[in-house]
Amino acid sequence: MPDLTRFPITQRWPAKHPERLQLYSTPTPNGVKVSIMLEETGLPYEPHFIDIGKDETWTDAFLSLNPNGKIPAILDPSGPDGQPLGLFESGAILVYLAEKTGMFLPDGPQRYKVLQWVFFQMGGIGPMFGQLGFFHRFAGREYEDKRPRDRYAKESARLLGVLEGQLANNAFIAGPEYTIADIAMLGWVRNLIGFYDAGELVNYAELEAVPRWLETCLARAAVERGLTIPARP
Ligand SMILES: N[C@@H](CCC(=O)N[C@@H](CS)C(=O)NCC(=O)O)C(=O)O
Repeated sequence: MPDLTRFPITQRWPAKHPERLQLYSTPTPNGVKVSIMLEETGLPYEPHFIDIGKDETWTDAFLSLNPNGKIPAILDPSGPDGQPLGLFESGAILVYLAEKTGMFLPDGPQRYKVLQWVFFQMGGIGPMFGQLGFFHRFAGREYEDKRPRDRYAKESARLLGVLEGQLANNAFIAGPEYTIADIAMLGWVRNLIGFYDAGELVNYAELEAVPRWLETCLARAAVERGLTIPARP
């Protein structure tokens, strides 16, 4: 049985099943990447709900695993060398889980195409859609000056256009197969037009391929489950 007690995070969020991968998360667009991936792969895991509304990522226990104070983070009792491995940053976690299971990240040239789109999500879609969410849906909506909102709306619409072009000729983001690039992207697009209610600002109704792709992804049973994990206690 692996001993996880030397990881301070397990003192605040104890592992009932220390032999399983421990997930510390919240069902936000970054968080669900990992829960969806875990549901898709069938790896046994134990989810812990981290309440970002109560600043739980800024506690010493959480910061001991992720000094950047953000969900998601994982603690795998069986890392590549047989020792426990802690990881943060959703993109790195997706690559790690794909390599651990041999799923959703093909070998050969296609591997780099998938990684290219994962990085596109991490560096573009996530930060831009997130800022648009802030200025349109959250505290930033009260700001009188609408220029920041309009800047992020314009950039988000442009990024969606890039996705539309790619998906016009491909069933999934990186080609004919569903991969970690789709898992990385889908929660963000879903949130943009759902929770953030920014569909009109980014002219979502004018797109064809992106809505078709999103619907296909959301119809997957593992995606449906992953979108609600970890459940709020
Ligand atoms: N680049 C990071 C971003 C993670 C991130 O922004 N997480 C947000 C939720 S989606 C968070 O933990 N926010 C809590 C806070 O900043 O207090 C990743 O992809 O893992």
